[in-house]
Amino acid sequence: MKTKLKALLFDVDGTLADTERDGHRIAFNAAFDEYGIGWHWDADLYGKLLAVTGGKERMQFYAAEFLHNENLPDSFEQLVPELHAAKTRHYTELLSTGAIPLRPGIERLLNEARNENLRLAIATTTTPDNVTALLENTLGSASPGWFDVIAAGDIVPAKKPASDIYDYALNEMKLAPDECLAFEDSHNGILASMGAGIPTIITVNGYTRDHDFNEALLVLDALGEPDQPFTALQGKTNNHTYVDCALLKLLHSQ
Ligand code: XBP
Ligand code: MG
Repeated sequence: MKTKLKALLFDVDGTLADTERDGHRIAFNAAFDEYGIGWHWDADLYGKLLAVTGGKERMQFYAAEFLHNENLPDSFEQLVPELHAAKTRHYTELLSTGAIPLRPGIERLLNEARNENLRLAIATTTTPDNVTALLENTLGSASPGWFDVIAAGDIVPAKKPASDIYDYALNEMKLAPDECLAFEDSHNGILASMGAGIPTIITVNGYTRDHDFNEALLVLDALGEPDQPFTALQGKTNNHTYVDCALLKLLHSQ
């Protein structure tokens, strides 16, 4: 017999909100300006840099793959954590202005899941402060407490596509992967969630629309709302037009 659906695990960047192009990227550039290092990541270049998750790792990837580690700022390796701390400060300041809204259907689904006693968790590569800032500025100051575990950033040594962050969240919640569903937006994300054995629903965004989501339970353009139906790109939607707990339970039981 199939196990009961007990928990929903959410990625943050690209899934809860479109944070990358107009959030993280802007904050990286502000940090680069603050330190006068002459780097600027435009929206296209940033899409390529998303191949690597984690802000510190992304800066190192850029230096190695795009600059061939030439003409780097002095003491670059030591500077990376400092630049990253500045970037986090710029990012959380930006979020505090309400610059980045949640994606359609996120708030509705979180509320519905809480009413139905489904447990919630976060599994992300981003810095914990960034998660709290997004949740508090969009859902109110109590909202981080809605999640049993906020698994984020350097809490595990290997970031996505490694499954470590999902393994960590499952372990903290004492749940088996087949008691959960994960929500992701990227190829690295689904490698991590499916690597932990969790069936995964994808909502794509501008940066991830063409990624390989072969293994996904469902691929959508968004979770949708009653008056704003999703478009299904892959998988069976059973005549539903937006993602609610009834659809999730049905998908989980199949
Ligand atoms: C998110 C990321 C993060 C952010 C930057 O990946 O790649 O690295 O871009 O966050 P995912 P930090 O959505 O797959 O978890 O700078 O705080 O590391
Ligand atoms: Mg993501």
